[in-house]
Amino acid sequence: MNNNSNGVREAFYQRIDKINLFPLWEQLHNLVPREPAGACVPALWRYGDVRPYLMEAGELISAQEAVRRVLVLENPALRGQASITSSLYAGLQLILPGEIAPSHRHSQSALRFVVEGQGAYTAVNGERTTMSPGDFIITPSWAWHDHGNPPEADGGEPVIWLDGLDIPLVRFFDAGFAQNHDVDAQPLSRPEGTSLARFGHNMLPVNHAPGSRSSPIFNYPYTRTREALDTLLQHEQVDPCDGVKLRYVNPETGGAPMPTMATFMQLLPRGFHGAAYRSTDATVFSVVEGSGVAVIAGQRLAFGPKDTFIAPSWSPINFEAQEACVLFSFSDRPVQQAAGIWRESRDLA
Ligand code: 1HN
Repeated sequence: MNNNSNGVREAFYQRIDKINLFPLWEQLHNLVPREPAGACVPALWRYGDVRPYLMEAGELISAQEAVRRVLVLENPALRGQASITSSLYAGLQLILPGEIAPSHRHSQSALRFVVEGQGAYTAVNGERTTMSPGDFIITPSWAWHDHGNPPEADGGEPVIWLDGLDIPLVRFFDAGFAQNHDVDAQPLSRPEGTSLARFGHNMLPVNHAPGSRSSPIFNYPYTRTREALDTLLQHEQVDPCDGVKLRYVNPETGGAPMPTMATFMQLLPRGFHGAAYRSTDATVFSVVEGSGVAVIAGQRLAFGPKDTFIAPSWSPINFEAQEACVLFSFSDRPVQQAAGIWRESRDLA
């Protein structure tokens, strides 16, 4: 039987709809598209556009009252979902001299990428780290964390960083928990620098047993990253798509610093005109140095220092660098790789 006369099928669909059923055959191709067809679109936030609003927020509410004083960067096609890509959240956070953002912990993993200002700290699991522009800092799932900007003799300065969290992913799994600490600033159990000394020199304490799924290093300082990229630019071949690109690692595993987010830093030499590539992990970029253009799905996004932009899943992207550019980026690549679904294509010519 193959009868669709007189709306027989439509009537059938309406009858089964009443008990929450629908016919797969009407939706099959949307459910299993030939290639990624997400809603996420390319977008760029100019730092010069966002910063004045962030400073205005600094007058409207204290870090203490806000808990986290953040303006969330929402993908224009995902408004209302606190999502910069379908799986990731990003926002710009401000902490003024003299302020504390009180200690809490949650299932969501977080990364901070410092954009502006000196002198603030983040405390993670009993240790503080002072933040400088370009530093990449992690707060692993369920780790206590608080931030502060101690007032200096000269008054200090506002400190601003990009937050990246796996909020949409954890929401998808309905697996999120959160807790406030009893005190605003968590008690410290180790002097600053302990984690980097133990884990940040291509060595591990001799009897070290891995304690969590995340990296035991929680600040990857920019000075070292920058130096490595510079050295490699002088002596290595530049990749046609990436320039010189390094990924951050968890020294215990060689994998990404956190189970849900991979992070990268790349240097595009002056005059670089990159080849296009695409990958299934939608990627958030934060510009550290330099101006250029990211061509994403045919759109030309002109970027400058401290801007944030995103490349959606499977959208072709290539870079043009007017001057030497340094780009930090992050994505959900480790989740896709764990599921065996990550794909990349680097010969789009
Ligand atoms: C959070 O804990 C921080 O610790 C930043 O700085 C942004 C967004 C949603 C939920 C928790 C932080 C956040 C967040």
